[in-house]
Amino acid sequence: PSVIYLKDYEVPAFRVEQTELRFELEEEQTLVRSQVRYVRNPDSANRQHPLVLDGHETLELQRLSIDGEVLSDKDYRRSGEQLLIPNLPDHFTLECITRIEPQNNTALEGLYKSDGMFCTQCEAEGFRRITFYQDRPDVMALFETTIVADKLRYPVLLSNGNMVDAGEEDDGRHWVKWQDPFPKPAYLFALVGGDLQFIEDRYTTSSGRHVVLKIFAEAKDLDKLEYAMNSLKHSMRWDEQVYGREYDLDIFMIVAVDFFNMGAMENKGLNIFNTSCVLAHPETTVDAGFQRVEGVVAHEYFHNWSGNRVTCRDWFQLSLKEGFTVFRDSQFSADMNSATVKRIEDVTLLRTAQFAEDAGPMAHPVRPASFIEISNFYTLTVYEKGCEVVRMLHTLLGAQTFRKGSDLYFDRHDGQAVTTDDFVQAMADVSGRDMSRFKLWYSQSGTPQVSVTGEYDAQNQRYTLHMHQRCPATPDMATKQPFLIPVAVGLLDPQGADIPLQGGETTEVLELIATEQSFVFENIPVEPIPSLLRGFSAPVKLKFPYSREQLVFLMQHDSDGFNRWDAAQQLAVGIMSELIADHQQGRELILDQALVDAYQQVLSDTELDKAMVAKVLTLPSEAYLSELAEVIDVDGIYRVRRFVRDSIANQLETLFLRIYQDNNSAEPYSPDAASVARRSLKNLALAYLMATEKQEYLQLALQQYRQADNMTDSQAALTLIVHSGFAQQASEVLDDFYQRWQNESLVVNQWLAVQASDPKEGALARVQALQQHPAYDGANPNKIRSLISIFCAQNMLNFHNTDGSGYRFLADQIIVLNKQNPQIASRLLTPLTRWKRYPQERSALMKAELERIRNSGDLSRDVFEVLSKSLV
Ligand code: B3K
Ligand code: ZN
Repeated sequence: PSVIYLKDYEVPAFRVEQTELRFELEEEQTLVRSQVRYVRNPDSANRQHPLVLDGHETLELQRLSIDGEVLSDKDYRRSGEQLLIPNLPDHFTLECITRIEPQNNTALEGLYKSDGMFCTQCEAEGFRRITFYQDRPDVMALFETTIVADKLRYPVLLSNGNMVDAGEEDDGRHWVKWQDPFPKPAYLFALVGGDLQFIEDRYTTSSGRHVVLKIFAEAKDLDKLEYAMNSLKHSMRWDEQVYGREYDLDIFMIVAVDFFNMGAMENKGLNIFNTSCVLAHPETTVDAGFQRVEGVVAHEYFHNWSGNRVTCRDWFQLSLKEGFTVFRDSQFSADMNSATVKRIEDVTLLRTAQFAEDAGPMAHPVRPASFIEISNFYTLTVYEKGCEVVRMLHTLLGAQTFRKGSDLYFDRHDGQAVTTDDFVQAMADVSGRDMSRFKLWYSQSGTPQVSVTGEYDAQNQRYTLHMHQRCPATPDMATKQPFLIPVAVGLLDPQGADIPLQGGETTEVLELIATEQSFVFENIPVEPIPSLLRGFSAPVKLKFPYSREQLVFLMQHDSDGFNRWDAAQQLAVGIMSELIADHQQGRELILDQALVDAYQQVLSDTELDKAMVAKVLTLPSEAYLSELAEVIDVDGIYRVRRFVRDSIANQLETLFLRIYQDNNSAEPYSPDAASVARRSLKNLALAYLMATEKQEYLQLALQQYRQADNMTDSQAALTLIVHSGFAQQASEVLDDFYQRWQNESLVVNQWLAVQASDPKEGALARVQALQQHPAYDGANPNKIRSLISIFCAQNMLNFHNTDGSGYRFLADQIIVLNKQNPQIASRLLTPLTRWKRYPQERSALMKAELERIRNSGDLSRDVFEVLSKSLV
């Protein structure tokens, strides 16, 4: 497989004016006829260039003609994934008929079947599995799509844009024609054909356009669509209010499908969603699921502007649409729920998973410079770090100027395929700022580290912060220039109040641009305690030599909610790191009372938001502790986390019981922020109570399991019981749960996940047995994720069993999936790619499995790329 470089970008030799598609959907085959009007591109360097079309090896070419004249195989050349046609006029229509077999498409890219219905996924390069085309985002065209299919089996036939015509044929088949008035790249094309039901609503945009909203699903799921519909309407209103962006078609559709590689897809006017990101019902969906639906519906809707109206020039620019859109959906979710809690969740994900990516073999910049397989770059770096980069622009420019910048960007580039440079340029133009140093965030990989010290000069009432930044080498890039790092800072006086800074503000955004830099604050009457990187103002690892007392102080007093939480995290991380060292040395584990006291304080503070309390009292995860460790001590991390949890549970038992009772309300379920907060605190309390291993709390959990009227409470109880040492009750509730929910596929996924993450011995055998269970389907990505990914990512002790069985198991799965679904196979590889972070014994076992996969032969590009980068 060859490497593709950003620096080699060239404009396409031909533009497309119009793309007409006709699909004949059948059981054994699908025939696709495309008629495409091409015009030679005056911008292209060489006028003699042939037309280069992309086409997957699975395409069976049946006919190719130019302006009605059939081409013979001497008139074109098919090599690898490309079809080259030389000697072309400046204008012509190319007709192409291909035969494909969606029913056998297990990669779930291009046109495939999910549970008997036809659907598509074309981003990034799936359209080439449908027909020969310039499958690149800078080729934008007007699409007209006709779909023909059996009327009984496929009564619903959908594509992008507006439905303009329909009819019946005499053989029981019918057809529908769709027209999309907006030019778009092929990756935004979509088609759906199936036996679907829908709910319908209406929305009027701020300028008075009437839009029909439809959400389609299988009949059995029709009762789970209302929440997504409301989220959609909220998103549409929010984007008008916050970004001045209106919807632009007369209809907006969402379709729920069960087999999907990702969360969802923003196809123009026809979003296709993984059922897990659109179906929601109190009885079957947990609180986090509701919030995910809200967030993903918003994300895909927001893409209509940030992605569709203005799209990417090439796939290196992926973060142009993804980073920006994640930023937009995070602002939306913050507005709809608790902003601080949303920030804590986003930063937790970034710090555990994105930082780990930066520290692993696949490290890459937000705008990668090269790739072998673009599907491998739908990463936390492109999405989540990309979002942080946009957030930093927002912080540096302020909300108003940022909005001017986004307006300029949308106006200037509407209908174009552009770059991240164009985005930053719009921000530079409205602010009058030079953004060249800032742009290093797009081109340099790695997580910058910032060390800070403070110095107080009492005589001159002056406080100075000394900062130093460095960014460790990554496999793709040895040295880095200093970044522009916005560090939001506040100074607390000994009573915990913010000391007014210049201009009376209590938070100032310092701009660290050099390797070493000092910032002076004048008129500081007492030695302050600094609150640094407020709201996590930059995606960096910041260190300040806080004492434990100072961290407790910040937990109690910082006016920045995020930093209060972060102080608690830092306190816990510091204590746990020491305990891990104690464990390694065989010393007795003794928990610093400071942590227990601090937690007790937080629990007793009735002023605090309940969701915040639950977040503060959640110990740093095993994944986060692993990311922070130099060498990952699996057993040490696991044992210490248990020890700390159990100690806190035993010491604060009465308090947890009171919290549980106070928050165990009998009100009917609602997914609003306050109710979610209450349940999260209650279930956190139950988790600590269960850690005491007392019978009475098992009874409490069982009671909650039986009486819950919602999935959040019943699943929380289920998980605690299954993961506890009460074996008999565990197996009873598991059976009961399955009996009750076996027909709800998404709930069954939760049932699989609970077992996959059960830390007790023998987990691998249980996972393997579940693979044979009728509830499991090895072709469905959601099932694979629930069972296999969860086992590898959330069952630390068992996956990393020193007999190597966990690694061997994962490698076996990857070898099978490599052929069946390369995207999923490649994603599944992630835990093994981190082999260098583990001590010798485990590391060698992991590496050996990577080598075994490499030697298994016939690797997909996806798996090949990750393997080859991991094994250097
Ligand atoms: N744009 C899609 C990503 C699809 C990628 C498939 N390999 C989802 C999203 O970010 O909205
Ligand atoms: Zn997206």
